[in-house]
Amino acid sequence: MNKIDDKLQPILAEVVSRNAGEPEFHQAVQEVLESLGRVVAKHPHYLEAALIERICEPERQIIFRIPWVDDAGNVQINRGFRVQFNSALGPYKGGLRFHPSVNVGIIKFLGFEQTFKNALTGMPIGGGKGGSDFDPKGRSDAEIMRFCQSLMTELHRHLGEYTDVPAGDIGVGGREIGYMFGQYKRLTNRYEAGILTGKGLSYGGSQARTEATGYGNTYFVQAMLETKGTSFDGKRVVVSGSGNVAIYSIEKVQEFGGKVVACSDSSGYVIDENGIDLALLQEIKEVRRERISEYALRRGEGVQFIANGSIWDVPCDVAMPSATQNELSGKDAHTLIKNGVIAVGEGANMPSTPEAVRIFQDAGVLFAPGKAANAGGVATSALEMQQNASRDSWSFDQTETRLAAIMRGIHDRCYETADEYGAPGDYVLGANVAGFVRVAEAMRALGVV
Ligand code: NDP
Ligand code: 2IT
Repeated sequence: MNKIDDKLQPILAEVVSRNAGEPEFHQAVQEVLESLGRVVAKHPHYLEAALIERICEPERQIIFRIPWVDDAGNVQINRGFRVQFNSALGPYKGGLRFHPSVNVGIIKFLGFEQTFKNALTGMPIGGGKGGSDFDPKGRSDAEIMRFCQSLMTELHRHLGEYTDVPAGDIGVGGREIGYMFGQYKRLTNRYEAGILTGKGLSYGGSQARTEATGYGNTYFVQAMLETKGTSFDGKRVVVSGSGNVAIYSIEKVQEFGGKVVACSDSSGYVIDENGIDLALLQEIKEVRRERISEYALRRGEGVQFIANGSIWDVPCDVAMPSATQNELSGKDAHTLIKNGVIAVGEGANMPSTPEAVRIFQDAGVLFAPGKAANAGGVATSALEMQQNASRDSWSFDQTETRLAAIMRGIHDRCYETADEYGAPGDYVLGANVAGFVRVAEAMRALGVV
């Protein structure tokens, strides 16, 4: 199982040799190619015109200097990236990540994943990703603003409603999008709402975009649980991370009757057997921007903060990794299975290592890969673009109803595609194949470009 077809092996070898030192990109490509053996066996025409080779090569990669002045008056230099991966289905679309670990390989893996994710949504959006190795931790509001303005001073010439439309990701939320939009508007003297998504509600944002990724992952997992005749009701859930995706996953799981007993940040995790107090978590993370240890201090007795170790040691029925890539190892997967996990929904991009994915699938755990399960964020970004284009704004309920229907559609498409290709219940194969076929069909129609 999971062996790459002989015809596809040289494509992976080429990707690895041309993109040296980019292990996350290799990992993402390998996973997709592992799924494509069954596709090219059935439809050998996808091997023509170097289509798969072209899908693995970004259309354009932009790397730039971001100089800015910190509060002490020192000049700081960061590196900015925008990888415009694939525009067969629409303008490049995908988030910007600010994190010290960002490099071109990380952005490429994210842009590659984004291409298939966006295809799965059924919306007219291509794939892209960007960001910077800037570390926002400990930076003042004024520093964040100057950094965002400097980044946009370069990035603005590459954006456009019909060209490339960034949004948020790790380290980039409403505050950063606002500063970037302000600078774009100033530089161009144009109020082009459609050049960024994840905007605030006061200047062209969409209702439910903030909540969409976490809500969407929860809808997806709920749909998987339904295939086994069960639901979130009464389930014990662990959500890693405590940022945008984690917070709104916790909210929706609680609404569906599940109990989230643990969440984390990069400094450790908290266990709260009474269920995470969402209002307190939001106050600490969204308003005060403090560490997760503060949650344990404020919540008081019975709540533990654990500085070292793995959040996946906490027993649960459902695991929702929502922090970062490769945060859940093969060892963690074994521990979760031993403790009775029945479903995993990836809120983050590629949070489970390939070994962990294999272990879950071999054990019959329902496993939702990120490119399907976390697609609700970008799908709602596409709804934001729709509202901007029609100079309209929809209600929260209307937007969430659309999101729920989109997630149901993605779930069913993955499920049915897995069946069709002889791998029932394999959502990884279903997502990779369904996403690939949609992009590949458009690329074939557009010729060699
Ligand atoms: P946030 O910046 O809001 O939160 C990120 C969370 O993950 C924080 O708790 C952070 O802890 C933790 N984290 C980040 N990097 C690491 C690391 N290297 N090790 C341990 N913990 C880490 O980001 P989001 O919630 O937006 O993103 C989380 C994941 O979801 C990412 O993989 C992102 O690509 C993915 N995603 C996001 C979407 C969105 O709409 N925002 C859409 C689809 C996927 P700390 O604060 O200590 O760094
Ligand atoms: O990984 C992702 O899908 C995102 N960070 C959201 C992208 C978007 O354009 O909304």
